[in-house]
Amino acid sequence: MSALFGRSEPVVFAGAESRDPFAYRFYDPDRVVLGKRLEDLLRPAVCYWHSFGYDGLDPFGGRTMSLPWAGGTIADFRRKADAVFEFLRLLGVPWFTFHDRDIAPEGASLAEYERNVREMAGYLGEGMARTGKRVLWGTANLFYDRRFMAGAATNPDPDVFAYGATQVKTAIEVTHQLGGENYVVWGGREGYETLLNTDLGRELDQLGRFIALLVEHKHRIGFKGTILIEPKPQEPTKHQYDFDVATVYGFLCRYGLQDEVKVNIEAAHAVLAGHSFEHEIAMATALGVFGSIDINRNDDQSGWDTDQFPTNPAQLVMPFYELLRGGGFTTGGLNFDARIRRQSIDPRDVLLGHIGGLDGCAKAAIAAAAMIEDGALQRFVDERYAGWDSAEARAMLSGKESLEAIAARLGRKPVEPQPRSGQQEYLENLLLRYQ
Ligand code: XLS
Ligand code: CA
Ligand code: CA
Repeated sequence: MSALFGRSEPVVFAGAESRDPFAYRFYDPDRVVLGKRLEDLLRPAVCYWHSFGYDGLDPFGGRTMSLPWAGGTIADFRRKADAVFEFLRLLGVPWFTFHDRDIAPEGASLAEYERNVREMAGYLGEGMARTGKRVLWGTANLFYDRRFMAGAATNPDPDVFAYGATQVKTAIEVTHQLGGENYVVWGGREGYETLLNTDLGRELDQLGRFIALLVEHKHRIGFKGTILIEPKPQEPTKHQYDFDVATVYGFLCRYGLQDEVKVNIEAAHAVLAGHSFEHEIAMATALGVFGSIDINRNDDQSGWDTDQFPTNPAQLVMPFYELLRGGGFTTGGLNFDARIRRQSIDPRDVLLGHIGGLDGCAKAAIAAAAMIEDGALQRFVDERYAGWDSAEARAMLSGKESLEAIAARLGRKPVEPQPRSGQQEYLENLLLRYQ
């Protein structure tokens, strides 16, 4: 079994000076950061699809790796589940995430699919009881099969809507059965390629009802976890409806779901939407819908969602600052939605990817915690807005003063606002202190 990933010894923390590539240099799960064990602060998770499903396929060529559990039978999926638990043991990570299709064979019919998923959920449950590993979130894959090529919830064919709804019902039920902390919806095909064949308003209404059905079902079965929408602007669909955090929030408000659903923010998707990752986290926090994170990075030049491991702490310090400043995770966590490269065919490469990713995040989180504890950045921001602390200023926002009343104020007491420096250079230099 241990040969699956080329070693049998678990990865342990060895300190920043360590030269052992199979040791953590920054991720010490027991280190206390902002009053919590680092493991509890980061809540790291391994994803089923990239870590145990990627075999090197790209648009120009086939497999470069042969996965020992490849094949479509229940026995193969059991071997794959065993590999997941072995990997989590080696890495010392408590959480995992999955799609319905990742854990079980699809089968020849919807009924067979459902039987397979429930059978494999039982098998995973036994493994979890034996190992203490846990589900951060589950989801349904509504994008791979050709039946979903024009979307699931937003499909012009109501039978496809019903098919997707059945999968989502099964997936949330097994997520609940396995004690999952969240349920994710990513609408990779919920969007359109051309307006020439699309009724956009109708599709949005379909999506709104689809999410509402999921929320209703969550309450019906007593699932206490959080439902999360994962924004992404495009890829695979040209225009995806869940473009970014702000768009998702507007959608939730339109369909009355803003108190029921939060967001799962992926680093790579934030960049595809033309934002920074920290912007998306700060926006979600400000709107009260921050839920969880899919951590990875894009290649700086390619402009694709390349899902690489996040090994650059300098890029991660601001996202972690925004995450921790916003209060950190409740039900969410840090899901490594990242995969090894096509030429990484040594079975240890997937282990090394996660070690570097977790170390990069730990280093950034420790730096972000120092920024918070030091307080210099927050003091600057507080000071910048201090004018709003006066009762007179606050009255303008109270909803009781009209535009006329505000204009009359300045008439009574002539004011000439004095612009002040935003001091971005000073602040950027300050940031260097912590990195
Ligand atoms: C694809 C998404 C997907 C979701 C789960 O780009 O990241 O993997 O996280 O369906
Ligand atoms: Ca993702
Ligand atoms: Ca992605």
